[in-house]
Amino acid sequence: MKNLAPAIFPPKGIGDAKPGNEAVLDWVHEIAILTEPENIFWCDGSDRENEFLIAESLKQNVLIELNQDKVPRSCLHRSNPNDVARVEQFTFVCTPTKDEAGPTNNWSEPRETYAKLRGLLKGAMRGRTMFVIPYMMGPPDSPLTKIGFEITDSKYVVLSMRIMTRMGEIALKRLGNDSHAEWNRGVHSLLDVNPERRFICHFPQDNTIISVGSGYGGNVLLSKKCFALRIGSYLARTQGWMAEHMLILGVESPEGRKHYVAAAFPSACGKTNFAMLIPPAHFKGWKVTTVGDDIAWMQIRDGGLYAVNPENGYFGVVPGTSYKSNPNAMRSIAHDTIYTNVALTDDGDVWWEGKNGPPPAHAFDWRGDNWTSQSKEKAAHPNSRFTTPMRNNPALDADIENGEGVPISAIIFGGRRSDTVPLVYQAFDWNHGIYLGATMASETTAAAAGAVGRVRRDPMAMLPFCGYNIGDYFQHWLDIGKRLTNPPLIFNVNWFRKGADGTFLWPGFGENMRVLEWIIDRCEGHGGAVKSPIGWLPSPHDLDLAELDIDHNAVDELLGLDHEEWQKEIAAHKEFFDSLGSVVPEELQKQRDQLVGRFKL
Ligand code: SAT
Ligand code: MN
Repeated sequence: MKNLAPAIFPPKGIGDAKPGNEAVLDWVHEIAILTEPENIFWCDGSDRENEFLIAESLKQNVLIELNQDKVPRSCLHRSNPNDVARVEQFTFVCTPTKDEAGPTNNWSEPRETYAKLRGLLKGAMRGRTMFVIPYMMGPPDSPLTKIGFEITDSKYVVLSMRIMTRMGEIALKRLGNDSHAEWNRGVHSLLDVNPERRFICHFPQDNTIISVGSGYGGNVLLSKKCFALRIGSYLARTQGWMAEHMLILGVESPEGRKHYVAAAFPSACGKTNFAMLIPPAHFKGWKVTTVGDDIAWMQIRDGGLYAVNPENGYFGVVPGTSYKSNPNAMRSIAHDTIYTNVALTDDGDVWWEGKNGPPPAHAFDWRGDNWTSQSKEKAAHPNSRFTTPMRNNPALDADIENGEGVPISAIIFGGRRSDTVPLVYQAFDWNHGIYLGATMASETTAAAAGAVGRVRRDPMAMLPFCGYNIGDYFQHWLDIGKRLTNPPLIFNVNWFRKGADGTFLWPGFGENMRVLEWIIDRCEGHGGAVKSPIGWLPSPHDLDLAELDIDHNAVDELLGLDHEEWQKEIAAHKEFFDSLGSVVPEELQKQRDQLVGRFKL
């Protein structure tokens, strides 16, 4: 087999940050005996280490150099063309019983799965370097913060984890030497990057993740979907907090009143854009700041919900990102960024569909093949990504390191729906809000392998990320609600509704501020709304649409309910709950009955 990750040999003082914790050392030892690496590299996350690893990666073609005048300190990585997105069909939750994984997860028996994975990992790192990455999820002084270790044979994973997490010394310090301390064990090997030997396996009871056969994104940056969401959601339930697939943003009015909202949209539905929103000129004096763009860990304090972003960077979709759609993202990725699967121009710059300016006449596409502006194929892969430190974001919230978290005024659910679902509406109460989340659906995107554009139910945008039985997850939301005396209000949004001619009715991007303002108004107890069968709907004059070029009919359509469409929608809710078997809590069945009843009034 061709060695896909040849070993590297660091000079003295690099790669020797061995932790003092005996439990970690024992585990690393055990994995090393199994995988037989050429050497072990103990990461400390320092600049010196990072520079060394980038230099080695350039030598080994793991990274491609970019024009340093155009994108300083940035590189391009090309993944194997068979390995460009999360693979949900090869993702497993390995709980002792199938029931615990529930109807929405692929389950496999833990003992058999460990045995199979051990077989695949046997000798897998021969001739390679085994990296040990200590990392911390969450701000240094938060009770929510957790420690993970990832063992990997991929330099790209090490470089990416340094951006995406608080890596190195800081994590070792927080963990300390207590051999009974809680920490996540993550093992990753590229193997031979073969889809037939690609498995992403979670063992929630053991706080363990094993991922083999992929080198891409959520499959291998184990801190992200694997730990912060799948294992995280399991820990959150047993420990009484919440791990959610949500962005967190701050919004401050010209008078200086500040709110935070958390929003759950499926992958590649605009969480990063919403989290970095720049209010249009009409909203002079309003400010939106980013706490997180993908994951929220939330705890109850004083009867309310407080959120931290466990991550340290953004792994965002590149195509479509421009100074028009997301200026803050463009500024963030202008330097110190790893690009994956975008196109490379002849002058060493990066390019993608939807970037500002005309396409280059010639470029190398995401596979490295010749591409011209006449080519039918896309130059950048639709799921091409940037990995960039959150500190690059000009709109970063000042409270990002606040260990108590930021108080959440509103939770927003949303997805891509061409029809049926209005631009925005508000749930009647917490439990009704859970129903909105539990029944949300979205047209699928390139973020996961498989068909694109198919409507699928994606409860709370957690369908691929809930690490235990979805019925118990719904119940956990209900139980959290019982402990909240000051719960966030819950909303649903849909930026993607289309008119009869198939074009989007709503301009989206910065103009979403108009919807956000209504949400904030509702949280403050003003802001008009009409009662509808599905929840509180703004009437056209409840939204500030001044200086927006949109016609009245479009607004009516955006805020309208088509009863026929909703009969189909409710039938789809029922079908979805039925497909889950008997796990859906009574309360949510009751919510559906009430919804049906309200349509009959
Ligand atoms: O590849 S990731 O899972 O990290 C990105 C996503 O699907 O949101
Ligand atoms: Mn995501």
